[in-house]
Order: sequence, then structure tokens, then C-alpha cells
Amino acid sequence: MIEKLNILREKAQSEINVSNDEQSLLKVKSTYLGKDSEISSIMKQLKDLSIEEKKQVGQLSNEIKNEISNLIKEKLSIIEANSSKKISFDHTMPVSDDTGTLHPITIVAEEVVKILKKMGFIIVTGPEMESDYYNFEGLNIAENHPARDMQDTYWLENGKLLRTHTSPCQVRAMEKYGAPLRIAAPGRCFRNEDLDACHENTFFQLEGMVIDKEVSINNLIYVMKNILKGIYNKDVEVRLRPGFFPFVEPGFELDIKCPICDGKGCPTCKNSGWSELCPCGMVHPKVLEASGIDPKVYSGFAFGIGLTRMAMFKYNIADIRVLNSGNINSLKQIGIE
Ligand code: FA5
Repeated sequence: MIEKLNILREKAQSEINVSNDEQSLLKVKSTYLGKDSEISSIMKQLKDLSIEEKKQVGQLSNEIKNEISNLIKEKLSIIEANSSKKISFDHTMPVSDDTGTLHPITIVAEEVVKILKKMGFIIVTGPEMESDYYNFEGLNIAENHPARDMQDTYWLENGKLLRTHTSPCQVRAMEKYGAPLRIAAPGRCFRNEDLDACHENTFFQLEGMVIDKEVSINNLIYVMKNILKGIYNKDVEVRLRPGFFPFVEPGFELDIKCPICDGKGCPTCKNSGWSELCPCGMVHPKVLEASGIDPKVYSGFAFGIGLTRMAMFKYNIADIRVLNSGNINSLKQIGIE
């Protein structure tokens, strides 16, 4: 029996060695360790042996069974490791040394987000397909309000619209988190626009909102200055003029001196020398109230940065249409690599 067991041991070892897939290993396992295997039948005959033989044959049988079982486990784990390596390397993938770069708008968005995060803002998002309520009503822009004309909308067959600004994120955030609140919401917006050097039908904004006790215009100006300094790495000349948006009171337009022509006048700034970058203002009490925040306790400010324009000014891109062109050569000319 001892001799037979040793022969079985050798046979099992060599069969495990040549098995290169899970199926053949499971077959080896059933041949040598299964109920009907020769080792099992030897174990069944132990009762007929002398005490001494019983001890020797029993011990050897168990030793061989453990050895075979371990060898099979080891081989299975090698096969598994090799197969996962194969999945992670796809040799059919095209290889290119032209690896591309982040889009200028993405770079600017990430920079603004980083600055705002340092000031304790959380980053939120909202849907590009919005309801009338979040895009207009919840922002104190009632149906038939003339302010709707400033943002000509793409209406969808399901009654929703493509959001015209990131301001709906204000309402969603107030409803979700209440006060106090500090949010930044970067995202894509859509308007039915006549295209020119600084107007696209698809562009990016970044909404910012702070709500707390005793928030003032000074806080708003501090945040805006911090952002501009961080993005342009220099002092940018800005001006604040009154602006009207039904969801802020008072409202302002923050313009920057046109970096394309240095204030001399060009098509990008419509020859005014100034470019509108970021409307802002103190949140209208009606907007706070509609979202369940008590305007007697809390006040706040909000701003909507034109990220697309910010990218134009940072990289001296005179025509906004370059940014949506998907033209890699244009990106290379901008010098981001
Ligand atoms: C708004 O969209 C307001 N929601 C901003 C706001 C937020 C006001 C919070 C007050 C408080 P406006 O329509 O001006 O405002 O757009 C904001 C910025 O988006 C503009 O200054 C401009 O930089 C950019 N922008 C607007 N329309 C276009 C366009 N067609 N193409 C490229 N950029 C645009």
C-alpha cells in the first residue's frame, strides 16, 4: 500500500505540473482526492490492517492528500494572477505619443475650485436638463418676467429646458443643506445666442453662494479678489457696476479690464475696453424664503463666473469659438501641453 501511495503521489505531482487551466486542475483534484479516488479506497481498507500498518498507511495517506491539495491551490492562484494581468493589458489599444492635455476651461475650473475649497466651499453639481422651477421660478423669475428674455432658452419636448445658467444649483443646495451654506457649482450652460467672439450657445459658468449670519458685500468682494488673484497671478483691474438679476438685491456686474486688448477696445470686449466676467450680488430675501431659509436670520451673496471667458482671458484667446472647436492644434497654440 505504501508503494502504491508513493506512485499515486508522483502521478498527481506530474499531472498538476502540466495542468495549465482551472478545469484540468479540478479534474486532477477529483481523480486523487475525490470519494472514488484510489487514496480513498486505501483509507477504507485501513480497518483490515494491523495497528502498526494502520498508523503508517494512515499517516502517509493524509500527508499525500494535504500535499496534493496544497499544490492544486498554489497552481490555481498562479493561473488566476496571470489571467487578471492579461485583462489589464490590452495590446490592441492604439498607442500615441501625443497624449493631449486638459482643456483650458477644465484647467481654469479646477483652479477656481481649488481656491474656493481653501475658503471652505463645498463643490456641488446640478442637472443640465432642468425644470422651469429651478432655472427661473425658484430664483424669483416668474413666468412672463422680462428677465427671462436675457436668457433665451432651449425648451425640450418633455417640458424641461437646458439650463441657461448654473444658478439653479443655488436653489437645489439651499433646499438640500439649508443655512449656513458655502457652495461652488461649476457646469455647462446653454443659451440660444447669436454667436460672436465672446458668445457661444454652450459655455461654462461657476456658481458661488455663501449664506450665513451677517454676511456683507465686503465678504463678496474679498472672495472675488482672491479668485482673480489666484487665476491671473497678477493684479487685474476690475470695476463693479450696478447689474439687475431678480435673485439678488443689490446686484452688480464685475468687469475686468479686457486682457486681450489691454483696455484699448477689440471685438472680444465689443470695443468697450471692459469685459463682463462675473455678475454677483446679495441674495434676494424672496429667494432665501422660497428655499426655506429665514431672511431675518440669514443673509448671503452669490456670483456666477463665466468660466469660458475666464479661460479666454487667461490664455489670450481672442475668439470664444476656438474653445468648443475640439481642435487639438488650437490647444497646442494656446501653449498648454
Ligand atoms: C447669469 O447667468 C447669472 N446667473 C449670474 C449670477 C449668479 C448673478 C449669481 C447674480 C448672482 P449672466 O447672464 O450675465 O448672469 O452670465 C454670467 C456670465 O456667464 C457672464 O458674465 C459671462 O461671462 C458668461 N456668459 C453668459 N452668456 C454667455 C455666452 N453666451 N457665452 C459665453 N459666456 C457667457
